[in-house]
Amino acid sequence: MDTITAKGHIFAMLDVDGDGVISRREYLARPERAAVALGRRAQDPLVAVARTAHERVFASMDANGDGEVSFEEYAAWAGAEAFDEVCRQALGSLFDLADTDGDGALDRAEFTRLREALGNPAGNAGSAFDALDADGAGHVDRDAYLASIRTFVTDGASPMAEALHR
Ligand SMILES: [Ca+2]
Ligand SMILES: [Ca+2]
Ligand SMILES: [Ca+2]
Repeated sequence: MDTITAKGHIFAMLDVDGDGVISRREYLARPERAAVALGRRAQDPLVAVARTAHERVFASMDANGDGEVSFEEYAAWAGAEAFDEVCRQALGSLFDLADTDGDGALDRAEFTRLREALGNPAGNAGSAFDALDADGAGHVDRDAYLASIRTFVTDGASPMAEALHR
């Protein structure tokens, strides 16, 4: 998979209603939906962190500030720099919502709930988990999770990240 294909996959996942743009409302619904699906209360401090992180990502993506992100805008923006500046915090905040015991790692059940919460197909959660749990210890740690997504966005070629997003 090349990077433009990888970006297309992510864009399609974020364009929940499929109208060809990621609206601000659509994007900011993501942490709210994840919080509900992961059993977090609206006033949970981790939910506030996730909201703020997603607002920063949206402002960064929406280059012309019209409240919508087109694929052209997204494709020009996405990459290593955007990941390190804003995406890492947003993705990490969602990881933390799923990490119910707060140990910095997701076990299989936590990982599966996170994927479902984010609208990834549940059917391949098992293979994605196995790809990320390289040493078979039964957990995926935060850095490994974020590194796999970064590789997917920047190279489009990480087998474990492809499993994560397919
Ligand atoms: Ca949309
Ligand atoms: Ca825009
Ligand atoms: Ca955990």
